[in-house]
Amino acid sequence: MVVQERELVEPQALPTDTERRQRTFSGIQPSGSLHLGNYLGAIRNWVNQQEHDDSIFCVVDLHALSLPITPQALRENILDLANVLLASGIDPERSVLFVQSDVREHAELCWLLTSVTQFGELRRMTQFKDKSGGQDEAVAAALFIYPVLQAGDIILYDADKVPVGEDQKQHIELTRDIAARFNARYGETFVLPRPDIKPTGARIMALDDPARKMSKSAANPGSFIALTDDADTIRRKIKRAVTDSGGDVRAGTDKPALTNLLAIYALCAGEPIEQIEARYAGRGYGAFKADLAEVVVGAVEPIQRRLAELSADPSVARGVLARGAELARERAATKMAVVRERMGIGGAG
Ligand code: AQP
Repeated sequence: MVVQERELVEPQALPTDTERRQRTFSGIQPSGSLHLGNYLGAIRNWVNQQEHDDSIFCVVDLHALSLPITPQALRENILDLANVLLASGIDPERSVLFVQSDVREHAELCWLLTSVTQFGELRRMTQFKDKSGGQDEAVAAALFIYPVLQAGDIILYDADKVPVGEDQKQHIELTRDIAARFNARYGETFVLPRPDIKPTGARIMALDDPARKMSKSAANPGSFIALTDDADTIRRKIKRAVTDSGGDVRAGTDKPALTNLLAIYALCAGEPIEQIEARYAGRGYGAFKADLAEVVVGAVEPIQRRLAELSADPSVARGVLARGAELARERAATKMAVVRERMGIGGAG
């Protein structure tokens, strides 16, 4: 899938340390069970990124408050998500992994940045339109402010790159606009980050409707593969996945369902799409889907095995999150001291 790049304003010269490694920041909401789209579009890239970048990954629990959720569910989801990230390969020796609300500077910076964000900019965010479902009188104001909190999460750590799925591209562009406006008003303070969106997997579509993205809040659980689905459930969901007319296994604009299934196969098997198309030429959807199910089962099985071990001992994740929060707090506090001084707030000097 080709991602159309909007013309981005290049970062102005910030007094950067040219020796410093590229810094990656990304966040994920503890708002329910993770699906294959989250894994293929985001988490998998985080795991690869940590090999070479200075990487910071965040369980964004404050974001999860933008839609109704009970305290108990949120508490459980935070730990579950941390375990999934560790099971997927996030290595606390190489990455900082922490929970957003453990670093108070995120909430503070969000408020400060609302003063350099335009109401109209937020109103144009398509995710707000999607998630408010046209009920903008009734939804929490947090859903509207969400992109500002996200912008703060990223620029607080001077991130250069934000690995995300395509649905987040508009938010990262807004982040750049907010950071640029702050820099213009108060002097060079923030790095302007760029979205890191991979050409394949950036938008995994729903199994029951290739026009919609795979989503954990979908009404039909058959539309997504949860990372915790057992092998038989995965097989059943893939068997029932919608296909396109005609029986040939190939990607193309006239084949949205097959394009999606082939992307899933390619990413899970680590094989180019053309090679998979060639192998299934003339064999029909049945054979392809049966093998796709086994490829997906094979990809999630090691994650599920590690997840079972981690879930049996919550002290492992808690320890990682405590250490991560300590490291993130240090960086955030240093940055916020500069921000406060530039904005002229505070009385104690
Ligand atoms: N279908 C998808 N394909 C590729 N990437 C995806 N992401 C989400 N859906 C897909 C990426 O996963 C990361 C974490 O997302 P999030 O926690 O912010 O959740 P979300 O974007 O709100 O999407 P979900 O998981 O489907 O939740 P709901 O149902 O609430 O919309 C992000 O990098 C996102 O791009």
